[in-house]
Amino acid sequence: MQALTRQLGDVIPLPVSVRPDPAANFRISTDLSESAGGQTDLSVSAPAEAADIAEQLAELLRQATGRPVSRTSGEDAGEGGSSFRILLDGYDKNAYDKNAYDNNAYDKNGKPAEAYGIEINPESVTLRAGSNQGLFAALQTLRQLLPEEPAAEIVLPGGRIEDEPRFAYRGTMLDLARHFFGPVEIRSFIDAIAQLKINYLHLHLTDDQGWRLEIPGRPKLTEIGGGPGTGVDGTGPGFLTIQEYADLVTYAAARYITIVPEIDMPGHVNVVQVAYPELTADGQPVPPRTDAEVGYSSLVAGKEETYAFVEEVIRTVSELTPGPYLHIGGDEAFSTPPEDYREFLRRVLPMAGKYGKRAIGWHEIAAVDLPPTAIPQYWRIEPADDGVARAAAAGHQVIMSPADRSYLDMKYDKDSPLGLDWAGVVGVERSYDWDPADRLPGVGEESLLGVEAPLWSETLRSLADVQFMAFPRLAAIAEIGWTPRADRKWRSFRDRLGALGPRWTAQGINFYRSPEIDWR
Ligand code: TNX
Repeated sequence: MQALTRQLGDVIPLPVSVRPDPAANFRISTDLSESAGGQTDLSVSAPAEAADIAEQLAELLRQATGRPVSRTSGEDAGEGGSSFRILLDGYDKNAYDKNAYDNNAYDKNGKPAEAYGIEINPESVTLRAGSNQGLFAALQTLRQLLPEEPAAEIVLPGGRIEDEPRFAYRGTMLDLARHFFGPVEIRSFIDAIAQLKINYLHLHLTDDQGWRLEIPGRPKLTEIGGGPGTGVDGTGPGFLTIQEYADLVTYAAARYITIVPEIDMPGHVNVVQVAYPELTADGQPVPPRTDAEVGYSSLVAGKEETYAFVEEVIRTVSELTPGPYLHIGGDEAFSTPPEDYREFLRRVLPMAGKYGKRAIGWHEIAAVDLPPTAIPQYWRIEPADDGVARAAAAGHQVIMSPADRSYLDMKYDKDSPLGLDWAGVVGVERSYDWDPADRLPGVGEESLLGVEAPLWSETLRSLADVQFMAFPRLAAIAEIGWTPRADRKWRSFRDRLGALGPRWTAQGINFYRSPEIDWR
């Protein structure tokens, strides 16, 4: 019998506080035979409000141990000889329900909703948090302390972890427009990113080459924009029905991930103008395009039809999206004259607020006067940006996604079979060894809502391709978003990442075995 022991801090993202107590290891014998004797049954106790988390924990333990796991709940939760305990402490159901789709919530103790503690001693393992969000985060930590395959004996390392995120927003993005990925693929991606405590999934739903979300009042958007021959090189057709989108929002929310839908405008709209020629400047149809050029299409700022269209889309998407954010694009509007760009955003940005959302836009939107709640997302490679600095000085929160560090579609090195290289090649160390708080002058820690790693899909064709580009680099961005800056060290990350490889392999994730990492 071999005991598989993880070190208590062998987790990505690295927790804030790790205090190992090697004398306090918790042992699980997975031998069910009579002769093994004396092995206590595995049980999970939890208050009724944490029943979902308790079931997830029980399932995790069943898979890791092959043993049956019983559950107790209600009054006796947390008492007696239960081996795994879940405690909600400072839980406020009203605040939680209100914030179920908003990870910026704080619990009664003033802790971020995602804060949690884990205590492991010879008698029991306790997960404690002020909300289910925190318990879910604790569960992701515990998962990495368990072996990735069922083992004869499992030893959980004794001690305590206390943990909470650095930033409220830790995101990634899938580009469904350049190549469509369906509900099964998106769910698989959600399962993988949740384990890294990523809590926002931005869906780039529209672009020149495709429109991927059904809008009932404008059926041609998806009949044409989601039909055969759409996507880059015409190889990525498909779209999400209203029901599929709603189901994805629910699936993500069950993993404490909030969907951020993006409708890109006023540029990146060729397919809109194919479907609805009345939205072009002269009302004449335009041909569909499947090349990867950018910046040639634009909605028309001077036409009222434009705003009727945009409002209908924003209303529909807002109604379908319980999360607080709506991304309105705004990037690379090279064929929109600056005064038209300003006029367009002056009309469109308030529509997000009208339908109850905070607008996010690529940082080009910072060139205009923004509504107070609007959030620029920095995506370029330049070392400074006046517009974003001005927005930060005016109190706007900013999301950091510099392409030369966080773009998951950049090649790892010059030989990468997939990806682009306009922002350079981005190896794993490069994606880890930077900090969002000193990326742009005038945009410090207090201005940051968080960090996001976008994955554009011009060169991608399958879920395996998505996984190859996202992993391992998304683990680097996840740690940047969660772990205190002073605690992050490349060598430590590199070692912990090496240990994560077998887990990804066991889960069938096609990660890139970067030569920078000593994969176990
Ligand atoms: C720039 S990033 C774009 C996208 C491309 C991406 C490819 C941004 C806001 N716009 O249209 O897909 O580069 O890396």
